This record gives sequence, C-alpha cells and structure tokens, in this order.
Amino acid sequence: MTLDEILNDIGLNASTLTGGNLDVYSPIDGAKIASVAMDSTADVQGKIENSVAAFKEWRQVPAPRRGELVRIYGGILRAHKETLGALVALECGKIYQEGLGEVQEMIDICDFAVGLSRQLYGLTIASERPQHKMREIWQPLGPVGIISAFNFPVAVWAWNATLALVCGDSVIWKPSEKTPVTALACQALFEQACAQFSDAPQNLSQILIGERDIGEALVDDKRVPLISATGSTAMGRAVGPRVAQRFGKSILELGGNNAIIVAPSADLDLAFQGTVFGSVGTCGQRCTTTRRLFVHTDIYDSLIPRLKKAFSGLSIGNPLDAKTLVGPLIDEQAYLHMEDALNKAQMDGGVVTGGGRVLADQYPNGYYVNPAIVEMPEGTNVHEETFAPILYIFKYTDIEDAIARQNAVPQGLSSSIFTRDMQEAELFTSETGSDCGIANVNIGTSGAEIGGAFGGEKETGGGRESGSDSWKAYMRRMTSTVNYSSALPLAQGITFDTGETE
Ligand code: UN1
Repeated sequence: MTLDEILNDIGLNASTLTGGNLDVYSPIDGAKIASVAMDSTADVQGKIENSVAAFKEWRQVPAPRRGELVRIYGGILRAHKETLGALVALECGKIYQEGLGEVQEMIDICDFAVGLSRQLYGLTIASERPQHKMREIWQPLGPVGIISAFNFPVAVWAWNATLALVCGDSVIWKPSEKTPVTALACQALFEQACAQFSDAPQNLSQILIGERDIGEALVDDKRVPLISATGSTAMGRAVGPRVAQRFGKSILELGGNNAIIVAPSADLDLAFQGTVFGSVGTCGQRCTTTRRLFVHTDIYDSLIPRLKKAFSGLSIGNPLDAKTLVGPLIDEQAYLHMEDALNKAQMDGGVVTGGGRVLADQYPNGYYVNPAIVEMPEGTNVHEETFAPILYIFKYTDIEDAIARQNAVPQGLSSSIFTRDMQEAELFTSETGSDCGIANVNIGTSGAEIGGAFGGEKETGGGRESGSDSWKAYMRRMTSTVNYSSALPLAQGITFDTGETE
C-alpha cells in the first residue's frame, strides 16, 4: 500500500501534508513522507478557545447520545483498519501486525466507551440527617489536553479521547512531532463520524501540531482542566509540576523498566514466547517492553541459550513485509541511545550478545538493529529505560529477592512472573509483591487489554487510562445533599441557634 493509496482510503487531503514547516520522515528508510504545518502559540490560544466553546455545547448532549458518536467512529475505524494500520507502520516503524493491533485497540476502546456512555454511575450515600439524600453526580470536566508519544501514535489518543468524549469533554491532541500524519488521519476519520452525527459541535476534537513550545502552551492553560500525557519520565517531570502549579489535573503515563521473573516451575515455552514478544516487539519501543529478566539459576541454562538463538534468528526489516518481526528504531538518536546503553552495560560487567546496526547498506537512513541480550553480573540492576530492544538478564535463587530487585528501580509500570507455583503467583500479586501498576502471571509485560486500567507507579507517573474506572479522571465529581424536610438540621449535630423568633 502506498502512502497515496492510504491517504485516499482515509480521505485525508494530500495537500495538508505538503508545504508545511515540520518535515516527517518514515523510519523505514528515512524518506520524507510529509511536511505538515505547525501551529503557532497563537493558534493554540484560538484552538483552546474553540474547545471551550465546543465543550459548552457537548456537555449538554445526553451521555448515551455522546456514545453514539463514538459508536459511529468505531465503525469507521473498522472500515479503515488496514489502511490506518499500514500508516502507523509507515510513520512509526512498527510491524504491520502491530499497526493493526493498535487500530484494534482503538476499536476496542470505542466499544468500551459506548457501553460506558450508559454507565457513568454515581453513588447514593446514606445521609446522617432525617429526610436528606446524598448522592454523587459525575459532571463533564472541560477540554482535555492529550499529549501522546510516537510509539503508540493512535491507540493512546483513542484511550483518552473516547472516554473524554462520552464523559462530555472536548479534546485537543498534541501528537508526537514524529507522527503527526497518523494523528491527522485519525482526525479526518473523526470528522467523518461527526458529519454523520447531527449533535457534534464544531471543534469537538482538534489537533495541535508542533514541538515542545506548543505542548507547553497547552499544559499551562487554565482553560484545560486535565492534561493526559504519555512519554518519557523527563517529559512528565516537566509537565506534572506545570499542571499542578495552576491546579490542573494530570494523568501521566511515563517510562517503564518492566521485568519478567521466570521461576523454576515455569512453563518455559510460555516464558520464552512471552519474553521474546515483550522484549523485541515494537523494536523494544513500548512503554511496557520487557527490559529485565530475572531467571532462577535452576533453569537458566534451559532458557537463556534458547533466547539467544531466537534473538539471532529474528527477521529484521521493512515493517510492511509480512515476515518481518522487528522493524526499525524510530530514528538515529534512538540507535545512538541503544549503543550508549550497551557500552555502559559492558562497562558494568555485562556480557552482550547481539546488538549493532543491520541493513545499513539497504537503508542508509533507516536504523535497524539486532536485538541484544545482556547477561548482567551478580548484584547489579538497571535503573534507566532505554527505548530499544535490549534485554538485561539476571540470575536469582530466592523469589523474595527477585521481587525486591524487580521493584528496586525508579519506574513501576508493568511486571510479570512465569510460574506454576500458586504460592509464588499469589505472592507476586500480593501487597508485598510487585509494586507496579500491572502485575501479570504467565503473560508477558506488554500487550495489555483495554478493559483494565493502564498505568503505573513511582516515576511512571501514577496515572491510569483506558479501562476499569479510569473514566472518573475525565469528569468532575459533585457531591449533592438534598433536604426534603421542613427543618435545617446541621451535620455533626451542631446547634447554631440564631435566636430569631417569628
Ligand atoms: C505504550 O507503550 O505507551 O500494553 C502503550 C501494551 C499496549 C499499550 C502500550 N496495549 O503494550
């Protein structure tokens, strides 16, 4: 599928992709695929104003009716799954299968949000006063600012946007400057949904194209009560305090340093498959990528040679080829970070197998790498996240020690254990087990379903997106007490006699 065919199918006007001041390159071969126009900080002001106006209308549309718009959008995504999936592959370099998976994740969250649109439940609460009723009412919040990363250029936006929309919010999306075309494609499809739906106000969803200054203008604006930001811990460290400074709310989904523990009783076939997909899938560029592996000494020699063999035989290449399992890194900088990390690991006594650039002749401007395994010396750990396919391996003998080492890093996104020992599995998911937002048993660290809340602790930022009750962050909680008596009793039994007589 060529870019023109994709754009045609999606209905994205090719003229919006030329003549702009932001050049976009495909990581496949480094070729320029578009030049899109960046917004100025003045444009940001205008778009936020538009978003406020859209919100004021949208919040009055009944929630199940709002769900209908998301239902239509889900249908449009189903019809364009292949083309949007191919565009994701083309622009961010993940393999086509994973591009399709990402669009499926959008479809799934649309379905979830449609159901949710009839289930924005509040509580009724027993009042301590006679003839009083207390209830909790969830109200629309306002324009939601969404900042997303290059590695999940469409799904993470959809997690946020679909929930925000059924909650009665308008959305403003600042995609990564590396993947603006997929964002414009999602927006074009969303506009098609709006055209089929009479109650959608203008500017219900808008896009901001630009770099850091554009993101900052959004983050700093009081009219945007919620910022949901996905990206590096460094980004979150900048965004979080800025939003807090103006008493805004934020959902931060930041770095991970995810580990798998493989226990002696594990089904090694499952552990093997889960580890390979987790560590090399998306070329190691998921926030849920498996970065560390703690392997019990008893099974080390059964698992590690098998992993090394698999890593050296993976088909690396054009992500649009059906046989490819590992596509390119996003750009040269990512490759240099991988090289640095491998050099550092070697200096720390790690033994590296694999790594290094490949296919440079065929793709001088594409950064393809051999995934790397690093066997780390006893007593070490790795505290930084490198967005590349590097799997650090550690031996362990004691499960509690393995869990402690898994937890002994600044990040807390995803984790898993492969074991058939029920006590170990339950320990891992207990209060003294994994300290991460996601803790799996006999499943790898990546590839979460949309139905659960997604996010993590510590430097991962603490936010939760997607399923479960994450929607509550996109609404304003109102507690309302109604008195239907003819007296005004005070709570806590307080007497406050004004002395007034009739
Ligand atoms: C991300 O990398 O930011 O669990 C999101 C997963 C995907 C989402 C990853 N469903 O790997």
